[in-house]
Amino acid sequence: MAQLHFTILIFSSVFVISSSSFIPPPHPFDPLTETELNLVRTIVNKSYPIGHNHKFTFQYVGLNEPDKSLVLSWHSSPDHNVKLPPRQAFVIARDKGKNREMVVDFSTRAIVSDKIHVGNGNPMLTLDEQHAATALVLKFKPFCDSIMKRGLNLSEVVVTSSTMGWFGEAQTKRFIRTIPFYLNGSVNTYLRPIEGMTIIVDLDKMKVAEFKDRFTGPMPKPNGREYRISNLKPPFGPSLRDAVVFQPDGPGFKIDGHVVRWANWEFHMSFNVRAGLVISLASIFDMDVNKYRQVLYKGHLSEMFVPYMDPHDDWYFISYLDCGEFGCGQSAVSLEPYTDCPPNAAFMDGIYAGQDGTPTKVSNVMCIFEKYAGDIMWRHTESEVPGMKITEVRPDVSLVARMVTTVGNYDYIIEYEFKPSGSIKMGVGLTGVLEVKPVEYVHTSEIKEDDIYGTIVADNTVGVNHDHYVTFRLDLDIDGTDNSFVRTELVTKRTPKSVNTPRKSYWTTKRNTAKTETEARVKLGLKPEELVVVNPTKTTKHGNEIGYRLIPGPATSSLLAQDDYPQIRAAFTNYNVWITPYNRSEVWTSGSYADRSQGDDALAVWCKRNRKIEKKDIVMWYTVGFHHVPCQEDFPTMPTMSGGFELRPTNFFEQNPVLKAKPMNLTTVPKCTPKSN
Ligand SMILES: *[C@@H]1O[C@H](CO)[C@@H](O)[C@H](O)[C@H]1NC(C)=O
Ligand SMILES: *[C@@H]1O[C@H](CO)[C@@H](O)[C@H](O)[C@H]1NC(C)=O
Ligand SMILES: *[C@@H]1O[C@H](CO)[C@@H](O)[C@H](O)[C@H]1NC(C)=O
Ligand SMILES: *[C@@H]1O[C@H](CO)[C@@H](O)[C@H](O)[C@H]1NC(C)=O
Ligand SMILES: *[C@@H]1O[C@H](CO)[C@@H](O)[C@H](O)[C@H]1NC(C)=O
Ligand SMILES: [Cu+2]
Repeated sequence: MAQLHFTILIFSSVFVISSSSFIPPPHPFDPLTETELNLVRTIVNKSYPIGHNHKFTFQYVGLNEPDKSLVLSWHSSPDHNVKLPPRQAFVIARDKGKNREMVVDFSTRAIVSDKIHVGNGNPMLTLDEQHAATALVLKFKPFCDSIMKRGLNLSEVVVTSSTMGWFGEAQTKRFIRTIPFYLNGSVNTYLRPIEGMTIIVDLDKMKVAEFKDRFTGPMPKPNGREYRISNLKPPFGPSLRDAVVFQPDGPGFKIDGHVVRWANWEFHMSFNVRAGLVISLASIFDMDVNKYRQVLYKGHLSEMFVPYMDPHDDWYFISYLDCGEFGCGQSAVSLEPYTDCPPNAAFMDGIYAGQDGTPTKVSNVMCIFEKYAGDIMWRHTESEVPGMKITEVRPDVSLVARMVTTVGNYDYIIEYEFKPSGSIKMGVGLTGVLEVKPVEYVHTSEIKEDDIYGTIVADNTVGVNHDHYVTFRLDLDIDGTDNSFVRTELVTKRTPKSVNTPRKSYWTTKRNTAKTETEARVKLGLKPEELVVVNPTKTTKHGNEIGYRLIPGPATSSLLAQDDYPQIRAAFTNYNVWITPYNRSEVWTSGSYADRSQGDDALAVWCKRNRKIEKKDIVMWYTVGFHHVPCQEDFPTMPTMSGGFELRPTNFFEQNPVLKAKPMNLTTVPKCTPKSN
């Protein structure tokens, strides 16, 4: 176990393990297949005529997960010989203006549960209805007139869809706002908005519900918006051509259906239309006990909240809940070999149901690769032994599972990095294009207003201030499901008089086990504390509780007022960490129906029940936050800004689990020497 055979070479062949070349074993978390999605459509069509006048549309189709207890007994039984319940799909459909929830059973080929959902908010938007809405606007006479009035060429206009949020309205119909942009030869859509129009489309009726041409504003200059290397002009640089890593003997991991095995890790990798990449049943092999031990039952994106900070008409409503509104899986893109993922990556496809139920495939939507970035896993130089100088070093090789979801202008890189030491690092990278607004100014000295709500990043262009909050749902099972959340405060103490010492102070630990949801909410940065999920039923041989520690990223929490509508909907950003007892219907932190939601069926409200969480199956919700004051380097595309956090074993193993990791065989590693020029 944990053999780190990794070689670096400059050229070799590429590996692409297509998931289709394996016959996948039946795994309870395998994503719905093309056949299964087709079956959903056929079964549902027997009861509800699909596609007729868009009165019945699929808004969400995903796996209806079997009960956790069944999955766990299946997973832990030798040879997986526990019989699993029949596979089922969970469907949210829009049916004559209502939200219908159905469970479709594949073995009986029947709808086994069917009900109208009552409550605020709407399901995810489909790509088809967004395309239909924007196409409708481009043909809408008053809109075309307004484009002409501005002296613009309609053939160069692109209309995009934006959700409307919720601002206290009693009625929240399935309306969207559409925003026009002017390409005029450019391919950087989001950098040239045409401001001054309010264009609202009713998605259920599929017609323009409201149109207002409020004013004609300036337009950002088209210069400097190009980003394609083929269209950019010299000088070029710096060159990145040679910085590549290959593994001529192939990757060190194995993919069996959707199960990935590498070094001491084993996990299942899946795809969901709302979350994108899903990791489940991640466990790590413990050499001391000669078996795999559970760590993460399930981990995935739960939501991304992106509120903008310009309160005016063209902007105030922009407060996206990206996964719940647009689908972080639906928006995930095919990854480019060699650049999105290194040459030694393998890829997996993703598949989801379109609005009429037709399976839609996104090839290479997830990748997996061994990463060696020249870091040190552990080392020691011992110079105090007389007559000897000893150095032991192990290179830090890890396994990365990655996806990229491009929700409109932004590209989010989401990854899970598994380390042989037992750590899992969740990574979030932000790149893509800013959302900008046109201004008359090209220089800060011209600004007349008190606030332009952002930074002048190019001629007549302001990058508007905003935030990104990326929330992960992590159903941790630390060596079993009975877990507790322990907050160990580091407190300063005066040295007692009884100790004979010149020291006046020291710090020590003060342990508090969170008994309820309220006690477990964490705002980072307020006090020094260690946050550990422990299994109180198990201890190491030295009596320490077995656990996994949360190593948080930077402390970022929402700056909006508590009574501001976007904040009411995204109250999950009031804390960086929440712990809830496991409940299979609490998956989406913004609620199942996030579009135009009112925050009344979401994490912050569920937690008001203040349920007991001690020695229970618990779920951690962690939000990675970024406040983004745009700068000129973010234009015309933004170099990746990174954040994340780590889950790290803490008294989980009896000792350093990578002590005996085999280093690479230096006699077989080719040398790379710097070029002189
Ligand atoms: C639904 O059923 C109708 C009538 O049986 C059929 O004409 C239609 O093609 C079916 N649609 C789909 C999408 O299967
Ligand atoms: C408008 O744009 C289209 C497509 O780019 C182009 O073919 C056409 O010549 C333009 N019309 C005018 C009046 O510039
Ligand atoms: C559109 O492009 C044409 C041709 O490059 C240019 O003359 C015109 O000024 C542009 N219009 C706008 C509004 O940028
Ligand atoms: C699970 O959560 C939902 C939504 O918060 C709630 O309605 C339901 O009662 C919960 N179930 C249990 C068993 O606590
Ligand atoms: C390293 O590789 C060389 C050449 O293949 C082999 O002779 C040697 O036994 C290997 N050493 C170890 C420690 O595996
Ligand atoms: Cu940003």
